[in-house]
Amino acid sequence: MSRKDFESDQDVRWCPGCGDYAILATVQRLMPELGVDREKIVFISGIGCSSRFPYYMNTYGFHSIHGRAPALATGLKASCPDLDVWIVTGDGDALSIGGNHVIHLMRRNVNVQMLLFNNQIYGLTKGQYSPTSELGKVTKSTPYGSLDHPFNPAALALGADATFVARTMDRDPKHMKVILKRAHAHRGAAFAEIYQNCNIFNDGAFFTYTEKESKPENTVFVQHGKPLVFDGGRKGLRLSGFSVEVVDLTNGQWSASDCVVHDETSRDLASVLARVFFKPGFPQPFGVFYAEQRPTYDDEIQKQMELVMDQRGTGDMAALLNAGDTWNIN
Ligand SMILES: Cc1ncc(C[n+]2csc(CCOP(=O)(O)OP(=O)(O)O)c2C)c(N)n1
Ligand code: SF4
Repeated sequence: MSRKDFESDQDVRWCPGCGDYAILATVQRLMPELGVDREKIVFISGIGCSSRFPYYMNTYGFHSIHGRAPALATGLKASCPDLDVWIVTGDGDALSIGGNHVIHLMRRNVNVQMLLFNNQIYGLTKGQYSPTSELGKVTKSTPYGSLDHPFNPAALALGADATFVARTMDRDPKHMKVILKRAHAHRGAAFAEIYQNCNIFNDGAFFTYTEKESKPENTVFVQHGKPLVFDGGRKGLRLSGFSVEVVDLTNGQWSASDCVVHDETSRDLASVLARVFFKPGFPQPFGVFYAEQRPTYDDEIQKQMELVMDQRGTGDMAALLNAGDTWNIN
C-alpha cells in the first residue's frame, strides 16, 4: 500500500494554499505505515472546510452534521469496535456547536483519534470569528474587535480528562506525522490540535510559530524524557512555582540540566505546558503534552454486554419490543 491507495477520486475543493492540503497529504502518507486495512478505516467529520476531509480519503467516511462527529464516532466505535475511527473537525465545529460533544468524548475515553484543524476562524462561512479567535480580532462578525475570551483547546481537552493531548502544525509535516502516528497508537481518545493556516480569511495566524526565521525562538518541541530547551539550545524553560520561566542558557547562569524534563505521564506538567498559551515572551509548545492509559469506553461496553449476556442470555429484541404495555392500532 502507498499514499496513492488512500487518495480518493474526488477533486479537492479547498482554496489554493490552504493548510488543509498539507494535513491531507500527511495523513495519506501515514496510512500505509499503520498497517490497517482500508476497509477498517473510517473518517468522520462535522461541517466546515476541514470537514470535507472524508471525501478525499479512499476509506470509509461520513461528512456528518455540524459539531456531531464525536457523537457519530462514539456510536460507531461502540457498535463496531474493530474499526479504526478518526474524527476530523475545525475550531468552530469542535468548540462552538460541538463543544459539548467533544468534552464527553474525552472524558469517556472513546478509542478514536480526533484531529482538530485550528485556523482561529470560520473558513467555510467566509471569515467569522471562532471560539479560538484572539481577543480584539476584527472579522465580518466582529467589526469592532472580538470581545470573547478564546478557548485554549489543549487546556480544554486536559480539563475534560483526555488521555492523550498533543499539538502540531500544518507547516511541519514531519512533526505532524510523528504526532498523528502517536495519536493512532494511543488506546483511548487521542486529541491532536493542528495549527492550520486559512490563507483566505486568517492568513498568517500562526506564522510566528511556523516560519523558518521566527520558529526556533518562538516554539518549544517537547519530547518525553528530554529537557525543555529551544532556540537551538540557547533558551530553556525552568520550573518556577506552579509555572515555568524562560531562562537564557548562553550566559553561564543556567544549563539544560536546570530545565524541566518533559514527562508526558504528568497531567500537572501537561497543564503547565498547555497554559503557556500565546504568552508574550514564551515559546508556544508543540508535541505530546500528555499520554495516559485508562480503560476505553468501547472496551468497557463490550465487557459489560458480555457479562450481562453471560448472566441473562442473549436476549430477544422482538420480545423486548412487545413487552409491557403494548397495543395495536387498527
Ligand atoms: C446547524 C448549523 N449551524 C451553522 C452552520 C454554518 N456553519 C457551517 S461551517 C461553520 C463553521 C466552520 O468553522 P470551522 O469548524 O472552524 O471550520 P473551517 O471551515 O474553518 O475549516 C458554520 C458556523 C451550519 N452549517 N449548520
Ligand atoms: S476558506 Fe480558508 S480554511 Fe477554507 S479552504 Fe479556503 S483557505 Fe482553507
